[in-house]
Amino acid sequence: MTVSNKVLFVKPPDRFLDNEFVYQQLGPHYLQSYLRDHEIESDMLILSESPKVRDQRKSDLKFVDSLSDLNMLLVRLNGDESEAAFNIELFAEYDIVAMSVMSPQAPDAYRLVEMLKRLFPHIVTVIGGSHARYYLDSVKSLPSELSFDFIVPNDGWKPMLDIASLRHAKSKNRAHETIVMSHLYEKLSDIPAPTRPAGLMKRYQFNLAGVPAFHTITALGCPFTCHFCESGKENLRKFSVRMIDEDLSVMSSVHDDILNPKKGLMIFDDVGLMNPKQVATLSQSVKNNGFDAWRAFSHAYLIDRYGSELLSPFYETNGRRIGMGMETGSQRSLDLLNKRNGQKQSVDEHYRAVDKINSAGIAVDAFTMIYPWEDENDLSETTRMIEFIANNPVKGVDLNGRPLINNVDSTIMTPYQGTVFNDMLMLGKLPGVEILNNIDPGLLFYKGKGGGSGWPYKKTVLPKERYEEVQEERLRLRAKYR
Ligand code: B12
Ligand code: SF4
Repeated sequence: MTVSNKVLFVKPPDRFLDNEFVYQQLGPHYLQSYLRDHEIESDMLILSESPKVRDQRKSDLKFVDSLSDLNMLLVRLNGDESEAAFNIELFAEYDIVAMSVMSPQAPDAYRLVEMLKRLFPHIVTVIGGSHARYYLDSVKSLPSELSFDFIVPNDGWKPMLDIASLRHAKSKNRAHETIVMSHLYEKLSDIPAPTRPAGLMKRYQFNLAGVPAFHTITALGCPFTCHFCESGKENLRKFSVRMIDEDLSVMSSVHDDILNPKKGLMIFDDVGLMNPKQVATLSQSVKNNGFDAWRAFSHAYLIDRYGSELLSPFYETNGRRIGMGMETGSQRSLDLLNKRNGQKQSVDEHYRAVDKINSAGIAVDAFTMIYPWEDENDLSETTRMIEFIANNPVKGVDLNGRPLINNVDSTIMTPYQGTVFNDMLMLGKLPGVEILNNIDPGLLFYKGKGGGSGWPYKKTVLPKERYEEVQEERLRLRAKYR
């Protein structure tokens, strides 16, 4: 196939996060390697807010975002990289500009598409990622000056290949109509591992048990159906063991290339440690690829059920931290969340799981939320659980010889579209809680700078200030190091 279209993937900035360079945004990197396997080259542009602008924004309440605040890190497929202040002229050489967008990144993506359409009408614009998926209706109804040529709400591999292969992609946007290209692979067995350009990877700073770590995921979707989460409505699709092994091997080599003294790995999906057989396979791959420390997510009831059958293979291959969505210490709230597909999950299991993990020499990263229906009693029960986790001793040390310590996190729940809670709020079925209409996607985050959360509510059981006060108290219990 001869294709001359030049493709640029764009990662819009994460303005509200404490630090832009914590984790690679993997979506476009999966697509880049897939296109490369089909002999289509593409470059990657990482947009980020410059530290100077961040400081300015903190001191100036009237600060208004604009693309000119941004830095651009261009990483070409051959590995060359260059960084500069935002300059729209860079886009002129591309035929297709393909943006990977999570909801809080949408305002910048919209600004960029508006500018591209105005200045470079030859460019075909594409939007994909979780914002296109969960907010499809609002992306489809963007006014014409902000509309994309293609919207890809689900898997990006095949649609992106089709778009990039269009011999006349340039003429495609003549009609100014938006085309939705939706595709879902039943299985992800033939997907290649994502690209991991060393020039980009060296920018990411995340430490795990005293070791620099890169992250990956082993599956898309989720077998659980938590009522606050969009993934709860998507079936679980696992990547192949071969692909995960290849990805781990590439990440291990990149650690070597950028001269990291030790190698850390973080597995980000919610199905990292599910059952003894699966953990044994994954642990073997982690070991074979020479990682010095790793972290994965599990669930309190699984730890409680399997105990050392899950924990031993993990620990023996340098597993040092387990992430768990513990969500709440209030049994009333936990019952509403549906953490176990309709089966009862008890707060006692949370306490027991933390104890089992810590006794096995592994630290816990516990994620909790504040819910807009919570009263003082719910809040104090969760605070009690968080205090227990923060103070429970871990029987082990990290790679720098420091004691391992548990970490706790506190956010305020954001009911994204497509979640059961969003549906319930729309029908007025969560007593005492009302949500804003037409929420700005820039508010759709549950954790941002300094740990603060977006506030999409019109009415809540306790006032916003009270929830934020409790959130701050809890965040003060965060681990000093991880
Ligand atoms: C790892 C992760 C993080 C990491 C790293 C994020 C990052 N920079 O990638 C961190 C911790 C930083 C993070 C932060 C947040 N996250 Co997060 N995160 C994830 C997680 C677990 C995995 C992401 C991933 O790698 N997926 C794998 C890739 C292959 O999937 P994908 O990105 O969807 O890409 C596929 C398609 O969408 C499509 N596609 C993607 N990009 C493009 C581009 C084009 C042009 C095309 C054609 C197609 C396409 O093709 C890909 C292959 O099919 C997902 C859940 C999940 N399983 O996806 C949540 C998820 C993406 N996060 C979510 C949320 C809410 C957040 C936060 C807002 C949380 C917060 N702090 O408040 C922030 C937002 C950060 C931001 N960028 O603005 C939501 C997104 C909801 C939404 N409406 O956008 C998700 C879906 C989880 C959930 N169910 O709630 N997250
Ligand atoms: S919160 Fe985690 S376990 Fe629950 S549905 Fe979402 S991804 Fe799955």
